[in-house]
Amino acid sequence: SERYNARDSEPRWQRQWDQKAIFASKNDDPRPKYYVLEMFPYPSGRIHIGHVRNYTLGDVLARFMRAKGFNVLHPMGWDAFGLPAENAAIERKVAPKAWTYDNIAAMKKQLQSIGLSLDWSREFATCDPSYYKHQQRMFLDFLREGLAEREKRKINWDPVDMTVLANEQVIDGRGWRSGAVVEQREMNQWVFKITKYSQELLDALDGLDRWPDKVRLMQRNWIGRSEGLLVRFALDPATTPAGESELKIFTTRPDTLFGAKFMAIAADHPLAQAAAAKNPKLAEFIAEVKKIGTAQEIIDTAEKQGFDTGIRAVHPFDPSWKIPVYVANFVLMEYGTGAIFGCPGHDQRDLDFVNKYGLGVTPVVCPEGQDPATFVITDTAYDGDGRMINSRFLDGMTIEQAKEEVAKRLETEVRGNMPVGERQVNFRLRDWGISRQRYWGCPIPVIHCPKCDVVPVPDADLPVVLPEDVSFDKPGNALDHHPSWKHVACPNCGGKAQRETDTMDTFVDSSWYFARFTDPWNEKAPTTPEVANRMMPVDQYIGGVEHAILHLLYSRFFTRAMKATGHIGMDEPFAGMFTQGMVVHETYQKADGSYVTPAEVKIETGANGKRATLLTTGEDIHVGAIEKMSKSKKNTVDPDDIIATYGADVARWFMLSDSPPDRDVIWSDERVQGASRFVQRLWRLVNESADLAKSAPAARPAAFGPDALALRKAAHGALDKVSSGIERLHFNVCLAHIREFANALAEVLAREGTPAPDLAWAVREASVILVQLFAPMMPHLAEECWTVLGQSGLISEANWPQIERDLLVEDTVTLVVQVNGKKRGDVTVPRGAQNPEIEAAVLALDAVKLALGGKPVRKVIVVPMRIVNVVG
Ligand code: ANZ
Ligand code: ZN
Repeated sequence: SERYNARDSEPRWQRQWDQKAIFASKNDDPRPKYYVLEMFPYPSGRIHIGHVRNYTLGDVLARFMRAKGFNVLHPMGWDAFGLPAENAAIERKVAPKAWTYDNIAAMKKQLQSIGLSLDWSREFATCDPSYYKHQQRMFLDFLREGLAEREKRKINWDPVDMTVLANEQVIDGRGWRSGAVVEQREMNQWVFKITKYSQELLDALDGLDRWPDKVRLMQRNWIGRSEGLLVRFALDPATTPAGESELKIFTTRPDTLFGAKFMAIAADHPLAQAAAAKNPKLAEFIAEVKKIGTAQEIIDTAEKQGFDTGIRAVHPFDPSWKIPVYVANFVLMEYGTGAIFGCPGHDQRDLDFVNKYGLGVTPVVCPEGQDPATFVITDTAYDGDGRMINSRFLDGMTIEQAKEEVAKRLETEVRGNMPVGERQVNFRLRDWGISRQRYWGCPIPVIHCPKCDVVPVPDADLPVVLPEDVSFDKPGNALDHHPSWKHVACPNCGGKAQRETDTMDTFVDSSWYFARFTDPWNEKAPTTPEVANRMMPVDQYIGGVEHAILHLLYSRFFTRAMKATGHIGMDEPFAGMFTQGMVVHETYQKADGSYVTPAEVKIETGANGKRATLLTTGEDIHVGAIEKMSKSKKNTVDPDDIIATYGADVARWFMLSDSPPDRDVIWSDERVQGASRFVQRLWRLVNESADLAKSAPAARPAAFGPDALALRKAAHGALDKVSSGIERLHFNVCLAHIREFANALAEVLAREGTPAPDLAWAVREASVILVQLFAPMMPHLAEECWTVLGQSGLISEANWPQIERDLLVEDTVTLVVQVNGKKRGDVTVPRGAQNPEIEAAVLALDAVKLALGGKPVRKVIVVPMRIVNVVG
């Protein structure tokens, strides 16, 4: 037969699927639903190879579940707001909207060329007013519900991009895109009150048992719950600025109070401000500290610095004990109370600090088995378990007992009508600042009126549509610069007012798109709750681990907020989560260090290993590390090229074959070629099977001979393993089983002579099963083979084959053989063999004869299916 021609076949089948709309799922479909979702792409302009992997993984599952009889929802859309569109507008003078929709059109074509079983009837882009209108409506719902608020916030300001950055967008103190040194500013910001759900978001992680443990752990750490004690330290009046009398701290280690050597407060703590008023040196230090930013990693890596305010705090258990109060660069105003006591013995950061400022160390926890008299701490703090020492009434207690004792005493001690100590639970999680000073985002639908303050845009006036006649001549927010857009009449008093010109963080857009997909046609509301409640949650969500924290957490918050405002009836949006690995590739560098693309390099593998040269000049090329594909390293491959050369099925098969889907896969041309050869091999195999099966009887034979039975067992065994493998997303394992089964079929076909009718029938059955098994992975080839096998309809609409469980039972059993209770080997006998037959086989074993040493056999005990014990 002729070679399989993917270039001809693939578009043909894609058209057929499209014309018959077979992947469109209907909301009134009575079958059980299955919702497969891959993280939707940002329309950057081109699909990259990581997308191909992501969408192929989801597609295999979607096609499989469809064949299993589920009403599969597998939609696709576009995460379409964001900075790059504005950058394109600035650099290339194209309107963000035009740029975005052009990219969407181009990328949609690319996605379609991969042959994904997507329901395009539900497609939307988050920049469509018909989408963000509902987002604005929900913002107003959240505002009414107290889930959105306006708040003065210290923010990271990127002076080049002229925008607020999230902490995660600040890398080493610089803006992630501009590279500019980030400044701290106080600004009015809109926030979503995600912290209202801190405890719930944490607790519910336990129930997400189809999420990777590492993702749940990352979320847990991000939420960062800690139990501790608030302690009000009195301040020594002689050293304290007027109006200040106490310092409130939060500690998780109240047990270490007798090891306190200093207090430290944040640069923007009110007490620091008060002390700086009379101390210019301190004011200077504070200004310096404020420059470094709020991002955790900067604070963690910056050198620890402090400045003695001259203020002295009084130890809560000893009025004569005075402790110096420092302003320190490692204390965050946003966490706890913005103030701490430092215990150098048991906290490394505090130890580094006292060593720098000569404040001394007193250990207060002594490890078990260590003599307290000789236990000293110099450079390494001890944060392990032990018994309290140097701690007066706490001495001898465990850490837990001491924590409890301190809490009890300070809770009952009263100063100025208030207890000195109070137990508290703190979370690291902060409210979600959603204001962005950017044009290409969802407008925040409020109006600022000088008389009425913040006025929500009335429902009838939604959506607040972005103007299209904007200019990017000036840096900053184009919405702000627009001559007329922001000027409106106050909906309340009719006076002159201004629209909010902040737009929403694009993470908002992606926090509910999965719910919108359940009924994207509803013009009146974000969701149709009955439909959303039927189709949600997403049964399997698939995406990159880079979204393991923020996107998933925001989506979990949003779903709860939508529940609170009546848009959905559940808390958790994603029942199953899967994080895929990356596609990685070798890097190639010239002698000067510059990178070149794989296409420019010739690789030869000779006796001395691998040698790479530049195709154009023949100069030597250094083969570098295997790294994530990226433009800067030039180690990318273009999906379009791969599909044009090999076809989508080959690209899909390669993506699935090499590594488990959650691990990185190394792109390799040789292996892609291997996948391509395998496609041709399957094609030949199916054609030969079809020829041979012509002689098969139409009706199933009443009995099967050993050859036919063996083939049938291989077929149903593969069917069983591939089915359960797909359910667990162990795709690489499935592919190995398919290969093995294909070999078994090929072996039968290679035999000489005309096969008996029962074998011919088994070949037909096997070839049909084979094609169905690889159909989720290589759907185009499968359709073509389906026709060759004379099957009716599309394989994409066919039911998954029925497993005949009888065929899965092994023919033989292996039993452990013991002589006088000691293992001497094993024996394999036909399943169902009777005891005399087993005994005979066992006694014939050399190992048994040897162990018996000629002694007579007294008894043979057979434990069915497991052990045979020979007693001599
Ligand atoms: C005294 C102490 C002694 C502490 C000791 C630790 C070890 P988590 O678990 O993250 O809640 N802390 C409190 N507020 C802070 C702030 N705003 N900026 C920087 N550090 C702050 O950590 C709580 C601990 O972090 C607290 O317990 C406090 O230091 C510090 F041997 O108090 B600890
Ligand atoms: Zn007004």
